[in-house]
Amino acid sequence: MILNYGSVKYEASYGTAGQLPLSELPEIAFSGRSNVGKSSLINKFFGRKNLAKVSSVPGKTTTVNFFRVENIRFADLPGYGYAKRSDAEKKRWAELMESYFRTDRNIKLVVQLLDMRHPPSQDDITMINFIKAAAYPFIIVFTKCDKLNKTQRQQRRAEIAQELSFAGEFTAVEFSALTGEGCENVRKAVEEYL
Ligand SMILES: Nc1nc2c(ncn2[C@@H]2O[C@H](COP(=O)(O)OP(=O)(O)O)[C@@H](O)[C@H]2O)c(=O)[nH]1
Ligand SMILES: [Mg+2]
Repeated sequence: MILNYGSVKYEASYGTAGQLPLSELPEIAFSGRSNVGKSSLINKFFGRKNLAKVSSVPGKTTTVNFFRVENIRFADLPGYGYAKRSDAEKKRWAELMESYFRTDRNIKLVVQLLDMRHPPSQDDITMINFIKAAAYPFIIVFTKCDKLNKTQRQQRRAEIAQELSFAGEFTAVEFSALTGEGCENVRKAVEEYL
C-alpha cells in the first residue's frame, strides 16, 4: 500500500493509561529509548520538520502521540530508559505502555529503534523480547548511522548480528535523520507490512 505521507495529521497525545482510546485502525508503532532519534525519524518519515518535537534534552516525550494518514494510524510511543526519571514517572510509563499494548489494537508493525553506535540496553532487550512474545511483526531501525565511518559501520554490523541473535530474523534498516539515508527503506518496510 502506498501512503500519502504529506497528508499526515497530528491526532492527539495521551499521558495516562486510562485516557487511551480503543482503536480498530491499522496501526504502526514507533518504539525506542529516550534520545534514540524517534522524533527525528518520524519527521523525516513524513517529510515534516516539526511534526514530532526533537529534543536535545532527553526524557521529554512521555506521552503516546498519534498521527494519522488516511485510515492508517501511527503511534509515537513514550521513550524508555531515561535514568533521571522518578519512580512515579517510571510507573506511569509502564502503565501507559501496558495499556497501549493491551487495548486490542490492530498493530501491523512495530518499528523498533536502536542507536547504531551502541549495543542494545537491557531495556531495549526487554522491549524486543516483549514484541516477540506478543508476536507483533517488527523491524529494527539503526539510528544515527551518520555518526559512524565506513569501518566502524562494518564493525558494528558484525557486533549487532551477535548482540541481536536472540531476536531471530528481522528486517534491519540503517538510518540517518541528518542525511535521510534509509528513510525510503523504512517507508518501504512500513508499506509492505500494511
Ligand atoms: N547525528 C544525528 N543526530 C541525530 C539523529 N537523529 C536524532 N539525532 C539527535 O539526537 C537527539 C535526540 O533526537 P530525538 O529525535 O529528539 O530523539 P527521541 O528522544 O528518541 O525522540 C537530538 O539532538 C537529535 O538532533 C541522526 O540520525 N543523526
Ligand atoms: Mg521524541
